[in-house]
Amino acid sequence: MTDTTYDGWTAARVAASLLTSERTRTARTSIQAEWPGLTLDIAYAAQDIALADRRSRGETITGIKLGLTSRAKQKQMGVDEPSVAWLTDAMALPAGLPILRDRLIHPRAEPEIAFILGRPLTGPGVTAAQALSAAEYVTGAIEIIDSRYSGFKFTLADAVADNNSSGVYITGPVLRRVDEVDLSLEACLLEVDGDIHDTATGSAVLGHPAEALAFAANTFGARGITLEAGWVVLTGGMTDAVAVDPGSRVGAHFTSLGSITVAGG
Ligand code: OOG
Ligand code: MG
Repeated sequence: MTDTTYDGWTAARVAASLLTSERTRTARTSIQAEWPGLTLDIAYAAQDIALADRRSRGETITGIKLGLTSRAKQKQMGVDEPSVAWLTDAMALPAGLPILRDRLIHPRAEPEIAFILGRPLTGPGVTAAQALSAAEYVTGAIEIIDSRYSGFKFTLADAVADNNSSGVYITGPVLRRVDEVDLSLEACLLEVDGDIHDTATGSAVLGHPAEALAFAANTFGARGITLEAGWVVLTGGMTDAVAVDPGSRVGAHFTSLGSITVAGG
């Protein structure tokens, strides 16, 4: 028995189990509780195996997302380290459409600041300043996360293996060049059916969203992956995430990046 095959578990089996949960909309319990040998490296390998599966079904990479970059998110999930995951075209939801409830288990919405890369970015060793200069545009976003674990109960490695609870994402109506906006001061108000849930500024995201972009470049870089020009980078929930109930509407209102509203379907 080795680390990688404890109780029959392998990165491929982790990926298959989570993809089955996703396809059948059936939440499961923590894999790491069953397999303490699930390391972060194995979890990222499972993430890449799941990506290969998505691509074999015709999906294309649109970018990447960060997880758990704000204290609000870290406190909500009980995990205190950021991580990265993949975005594909199947996860992009055009603005104005209700969320794809028939594809999701227990959707939650979170407001994010997103970059569009103008140049490729390759870590390790990328600083926030270098990261910012590779980003061409910034926009607001709502990410609808959907963990494959019941009650969103997971460890860091569990969440990484689960592509950081990827569900769907909606980017905002306003694109600004990165040098036009002070992203640490860019504020967002998250509202559910007119009730304010929370507010935060970009400084909630690792001090500045460019720090999150640098973290992503360096984390992918350690795996030999370059962030490509044109990719969207979701820098992580600025506030904690709110459940999106059927019939409800969630709005993210940014100071200079406009508003995005999503209906619960
Ligand atoms: C993990 C995904 C985190 C974010 O923006 O922090 C994430 C989760 O909270 O389920 O997408
Ligand atoms: Mg997110």
